[in-house]
Amino acid sequence: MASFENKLKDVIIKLHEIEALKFGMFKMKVGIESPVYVDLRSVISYPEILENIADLMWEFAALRNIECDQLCGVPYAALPIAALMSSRSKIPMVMRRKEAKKYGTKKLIEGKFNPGDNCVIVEDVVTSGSSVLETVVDLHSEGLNVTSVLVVVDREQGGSHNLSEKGVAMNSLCTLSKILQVLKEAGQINQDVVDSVRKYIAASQIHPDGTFLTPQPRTENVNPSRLTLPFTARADQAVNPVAAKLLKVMVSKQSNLCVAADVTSASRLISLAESAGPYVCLFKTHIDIVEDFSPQLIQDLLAAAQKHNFLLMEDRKFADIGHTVSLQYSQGIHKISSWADLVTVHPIPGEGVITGLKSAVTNLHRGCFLVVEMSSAGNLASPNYVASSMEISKKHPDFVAGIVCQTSGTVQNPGLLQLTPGVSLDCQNDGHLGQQYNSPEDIVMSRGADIAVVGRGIIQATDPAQAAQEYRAKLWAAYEKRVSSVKNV
Ligand code: 5IU
Repeated sequence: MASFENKLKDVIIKLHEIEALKFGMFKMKVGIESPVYVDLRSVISYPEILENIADLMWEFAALRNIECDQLCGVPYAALPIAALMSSRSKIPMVMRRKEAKKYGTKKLIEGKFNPGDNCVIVEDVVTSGSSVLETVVDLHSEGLNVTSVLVVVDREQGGSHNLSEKGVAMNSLCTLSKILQVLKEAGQINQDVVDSVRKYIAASQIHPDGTFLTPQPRTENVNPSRLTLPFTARADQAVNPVAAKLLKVMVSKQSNLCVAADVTSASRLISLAESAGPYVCLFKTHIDIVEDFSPQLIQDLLAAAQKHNFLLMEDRKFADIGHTVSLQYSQGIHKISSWADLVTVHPIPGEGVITGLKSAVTNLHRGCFLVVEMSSAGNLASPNYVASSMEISKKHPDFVAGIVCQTSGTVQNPGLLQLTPGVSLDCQNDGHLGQQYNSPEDIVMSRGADIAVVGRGIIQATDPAQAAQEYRAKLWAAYEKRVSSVKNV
């Protein structure tokens, strides 16, 4: 079966073929000229493409764990898409009228619903997000909760920011940048088109009231995004000192590979640190699964880290009140804060989990990765949870080195690292245990990982050193491709 990524590429190419995506010069609703036009209304004439879009949107919603009681299509182009998604998922649908009826019931929203129902808006294209915000207002006035919007194409002109300011998380199937990348790779558009669309996006960020947030055209170099800026430049933007150090290690070793050392004996742990060590930037432990743990193991791990120039991350996933995590971090037999450069943290307890950890490590160069999304099937990270977690991370830039997540839009700040587990060259999942895998290329290019976490792909290989080399090469090549594909435009 074709992968999600391939199906998406296919749909983008078909949309271009049927001229739902056009390049030239077009007058936009907000009064500016655009070198690209996206109009999905004509898709109803191509039922197969329509069906493919709805299927992809549904698959995408499942990947992001988006659950709701109602789907709401925004007229017109998104209505058939929402209807097909509703038919497939059996989630009922409501519809916002373009204008309230002049006679009979003055309904704004058609369809049956209960006050308090959670509703996800389905939209075809978002520019500033103003149409979606109008829909949100009407749905709210009828008592529906709206927490997220699913969009086929994000024109990257401020919609995501404008919506998140109003508490609505935007999840887009693809961005204009993605469309440019796919069509360029498929030979459908040339570099000049890519250049002009990129310039246009950078220079035309729009506020929902129609005013421009960026009146002066920006050049690519002024404010490149996390995904396009090379690691070297990002090291200067990292506030947490461990993030800066890690970025420098990544550059010097040309490695964005983290090995997940899920082994249960001290000798295997050290042997893995020795064999995979030369090829990784980060060595991730679950120290509590080592059956013969002793303080000597920590000395040996630190020696290996120094010898092979990698950092240590204890994947402890702290998730308790501040006072308790400060003890878990610094006390007990493992004394994690004394040796782990980095730890993982669930933001579920709220900000106190970070203040608690910070209180245990004054004067030490330490940092954490906040776990805001997981790779496992059925995990409970909702778009709201992701958005609130990112707000927490912003309050502690001195301690938060990065974010553990699965999707490329989650981390915007180039000073933060995105760490993403669930990577394998051979498997798609691990059966009933729930892990879901992506290829090294997809994890870096589509899912936006800066560092990829590989466990069993390396530790269960007959030759872990060789497997680590192979993953390192593939992941680094994907990073270089990601940076250069955007740097050249
Ligand atoms: N891990 C995940 N998914 C997550 C988080 C952590 O797999 O969402 I947060 C950890 C678990 C394990 C490693 O230590 O990453 C992945 O190992 P495998 O590559 O063997 O599946």
